[in-house]
Amino acid sequence: MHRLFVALRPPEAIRDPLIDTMEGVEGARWQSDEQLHLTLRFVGEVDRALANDLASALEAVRAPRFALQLRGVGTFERKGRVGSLWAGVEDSEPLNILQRRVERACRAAGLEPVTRKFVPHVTIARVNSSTGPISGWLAQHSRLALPVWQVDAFHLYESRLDAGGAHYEPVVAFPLTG
Ligand code: 2AM
Repeated sequence: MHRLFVALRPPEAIRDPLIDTMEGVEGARWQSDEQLHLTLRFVGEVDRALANDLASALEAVRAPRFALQLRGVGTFERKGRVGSLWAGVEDSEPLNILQRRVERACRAAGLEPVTRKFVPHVTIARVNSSTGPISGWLAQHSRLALPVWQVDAFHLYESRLDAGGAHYEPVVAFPLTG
């Protein structure tokens, strides 16, 4: 089985300032450079045949390149408490269009639909009950505004878990069109 998701990979000029935010919360599990991504669609565990069908369906997605800007920070809750810190995304219609086309491709490949609202974000850290206060970090980065990111491809990623944590590997790149 393969644990897959579809995501954008930020270039170095975007990853570097994200990495610069990774301090000031005691005990946070900061994401590594290779882990930084923006998920368009979480797929989960699929067998090889479905993974191949999915790759073919994604191959057929046509969407234009676009400019995206990461802006501000936020949190997601997990089990009733904050579970992650992330950078948000300036509202982007081209991003929403790409996400909808990716979702359609996933359904065409036979995946169950995802109905949860798409909240684009780049996870910066995992936190839990033993992590120190996050309010100072949230205040410090509330006006985060990264350089414009020219998105020219999306990727099928494989997630592998080992003792060191989650490794995210982009396994197929799908270029956006002119
Ligand atoms: P997260 O970073 O906000 O946790 C790989 O695990 C990627 O898929 C991560 O970006 C993760 O989002 C996302 N992800 C994991 N499980 C998910 C789920 N059940 N629904 C939606 N996204 C999920």
